[in-house]
Amino acid sequence: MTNDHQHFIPFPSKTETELRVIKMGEEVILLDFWSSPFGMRVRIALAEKGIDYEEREENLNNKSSLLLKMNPIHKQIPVLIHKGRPICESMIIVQYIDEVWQNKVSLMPSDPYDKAIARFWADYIDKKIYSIGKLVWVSEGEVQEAAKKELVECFKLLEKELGDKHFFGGQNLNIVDVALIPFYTWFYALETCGNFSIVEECPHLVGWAKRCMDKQTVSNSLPDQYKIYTHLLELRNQHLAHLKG
Ligand SMILES: N[C@@H](CCC(=O)N[C@@H](CS)C(=O)NCC(=O)O)C(=O)O
Repeated sequence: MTNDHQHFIPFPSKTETELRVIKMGEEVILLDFWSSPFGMRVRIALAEKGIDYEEREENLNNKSSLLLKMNPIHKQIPVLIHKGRPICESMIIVQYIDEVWQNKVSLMPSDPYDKAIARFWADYIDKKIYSIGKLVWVSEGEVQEAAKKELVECFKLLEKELGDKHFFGGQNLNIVDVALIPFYTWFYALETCGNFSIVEECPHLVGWAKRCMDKQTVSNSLPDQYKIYTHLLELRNQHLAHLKG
């Protein structure tokens, strides 16, 4: 056999093999559920960074053994599995993504004080918007009225923090935008169930949400508001039926 034959050996070149190994090592899997605002945060962060990943849709009524193994504490989605290792809790995942893939846009301000402020608002959103928003679409009467009032107060505070900026992160999205924008998919359900207009109460916040939706990384990561409305109505009916015993 002469050396020339080596050119015809049907195996990948060393470089291709190396690339394949790198690709396997970089394997990214997202355990997700389509309507989850927490899953949406991770989808947006991955899209902003341009990362290829495999999305695995969970059945939350019959969780996969992989989910139970990867998030044994909370048993919740989203879970990001990177190189075989799990990362749980949406905002922790978003910050992990930002730190690991630093070559693209940054979702976190570089200045330590600005970073602390961004974390403060992301945490505020985490503590308030899901629970108060859910009360608006799930409850009735006085409880719903109080929740509506509180939600509008939260949104107005966020509008104030946004100020004249394009996004919370300025010209680019930061973790505050990523934390909040998934709840835009709830707006139609909130307005219809709560019989109020968010755009009348908080026009600047709706303007911000539309600017976010102009970005494909956001709009491709979020489900349709009407589909969410139908889904939340189902959850609402299940909840009310459960209460009535
Ligand atoms: N704090 C968590 C919340 C995640 C969460 O609530 N996930 C829900 C779906 S929206 C879930 O997995 N629910 C199933 C369960 O709790 O059994 C995060 O930010 O990731």
